[in-house]
Amino acid sequence: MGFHGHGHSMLEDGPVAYDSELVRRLMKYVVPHWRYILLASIMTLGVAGSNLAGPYLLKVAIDRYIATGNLWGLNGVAALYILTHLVNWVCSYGQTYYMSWVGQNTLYSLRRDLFSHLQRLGFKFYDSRPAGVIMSRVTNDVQAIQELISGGLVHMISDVIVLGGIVTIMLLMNTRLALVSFLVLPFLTYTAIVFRNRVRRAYRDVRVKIANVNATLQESISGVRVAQSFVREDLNAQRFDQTNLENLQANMRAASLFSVFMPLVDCIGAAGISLILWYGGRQVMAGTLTVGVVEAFISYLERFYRPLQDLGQIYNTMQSAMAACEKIFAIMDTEPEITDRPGAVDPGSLKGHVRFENVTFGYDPDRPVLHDINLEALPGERVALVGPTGAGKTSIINLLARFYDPQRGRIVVDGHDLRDLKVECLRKQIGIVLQDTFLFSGTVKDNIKYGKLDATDEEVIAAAKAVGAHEFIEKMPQGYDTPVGERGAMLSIGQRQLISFARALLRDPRILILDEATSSVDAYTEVLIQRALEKLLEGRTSFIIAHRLSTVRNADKILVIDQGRIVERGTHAELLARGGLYAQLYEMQFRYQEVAGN
Ligand code: DCP
Ligand code: MG
Repeated sequence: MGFHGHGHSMLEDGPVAYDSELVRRLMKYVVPHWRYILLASIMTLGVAGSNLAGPYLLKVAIDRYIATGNLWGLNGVAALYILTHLVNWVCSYGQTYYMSWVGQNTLYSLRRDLFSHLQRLGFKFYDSRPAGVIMSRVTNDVQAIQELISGGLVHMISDVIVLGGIVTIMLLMNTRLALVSFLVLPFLTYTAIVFRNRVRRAYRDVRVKIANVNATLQESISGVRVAQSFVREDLNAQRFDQTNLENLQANMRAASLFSVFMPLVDCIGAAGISLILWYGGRQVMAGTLTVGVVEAFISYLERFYRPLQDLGQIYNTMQSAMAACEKIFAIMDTEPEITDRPGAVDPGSLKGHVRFENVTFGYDPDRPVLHDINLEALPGERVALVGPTGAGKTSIINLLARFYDPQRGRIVVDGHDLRDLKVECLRKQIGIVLQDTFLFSGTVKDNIKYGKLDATDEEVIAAAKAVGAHEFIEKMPQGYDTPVGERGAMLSIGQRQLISFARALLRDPRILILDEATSSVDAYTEVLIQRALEKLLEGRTSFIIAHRLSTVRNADKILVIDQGRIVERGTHAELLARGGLYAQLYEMQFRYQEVAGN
């Protein structure tokens, strides 16, 4: 292990422990609590002072009163001794309480800001980052900063005061003995530094391993249905076992480091005390030193090690807090790509006249997935988008809902370029039912009301009735108040879809976007959904990515997309007559539906 550690120490260039720019930004969160910081600082002085007073009182008791047989004096010092510890108790409490208050409140407001910022960031941000990593910013990284504020900073101040105080008092009491006692300091410091570096690496390793355990766990839990259906349980268990084992090993390495170094530090401490005993004792015998001073020195030296070790820790704490700060502020600095430009307008309600003008777009600007798209939907028209997988259908509606902005060309709604409309105004009038229906944990009612919180129960029920969801909701154990489970796991796919229709209908949007699910449902539900859909689309401009023949056939316009271009457009009959890609798709995809009676 020794060699291993050494080999890396040259290369290791960990994050900085102090970055003035980051600290300045962090201060914005800390400074508002300055009153509590002030209180904690006063308490800190009390803690440090009472810590320093103890050994000195011992010296006074031994030299001044015990040596002279002054009982009254001894009583007084004994009382004072316990008093200093009471003061220490109260002040420690105050110090910890006030700094925890500051730390926790900083954590609270950092998390609040981070969360609301994350909510505003666009799809582009989330496209490139795993959810686990983002979650870790809001939980672990914020925690690291809180730890620095609650524990680290104040302790550092009191450690420095205590250390400085001890050194000064020792030097003042007896310079020579003090210098002799300090002989062990270089060894102690060296050990502390080596220890600190090793432990830091060991714990970094532990953190990486536990993150792996979490990631594996998370993936396995979300994918448990797939895993079981592919009988992957054993294989997954093996993989989990591996990461779990690595975590165990990393923890054992860290633990064994601790178990080696802690006693070593104690040993060096004992060497220091034996030096005082030996050198001081000789002076006592020679009559040049009092017993009380030797006792005080031993007592001071015993109080020396803990602050020293704590100070070794503070470096780590600061380092991880700085790293955390950097990551958190990097997120906060990420501007939402989709924002209101200055002078953006809110024309109130839209009619729903949509036009794409020469729109070119790529998730990566260098690789367009849509080329020169032109299309128009008049208010109330139903536009169906069909085409092979990966053609760019979802991308078109992503642009219409302004989840992304196109690189070239523009999208116009009622004569307004989308980028000139207030985002909120646009999104309020667009209803989206996505390919994979997302329900939130909560009740059926919560989910229907998701986009219109002030809807009354009557409105909710009316919407559910309109899409034909009322019947099955009524039959559920608690009706509209039945919890749907995480992501709606307690519902069938068809039910989830109907609820999402009700959700969209309640919102009453002018423009409706529907990324139809491919999943097949039973014939009865199919009819139910079909009817719901007709109801939903009534009187709205709609864009439908359709997999159901009936939806496509009833469309006013069908756009056939292939490789990011509109290759055909027209009505069902026109396109069939043309005998192009649509006719092919129809043969492959829709024909059997027709036979099946749809
Ligand atoms: N794409 C991408 N980054 C994303 C999403 C998609 O690079 N965040 C790519 C993958 C495809 C292309 O864009 O090559 C078009 O993807 P669409 O999702 O628009 O494709 P469709 O919706 O037409 O396909 P499907 O019918 O499978 O839903
Ligand atoms: Mg799609």
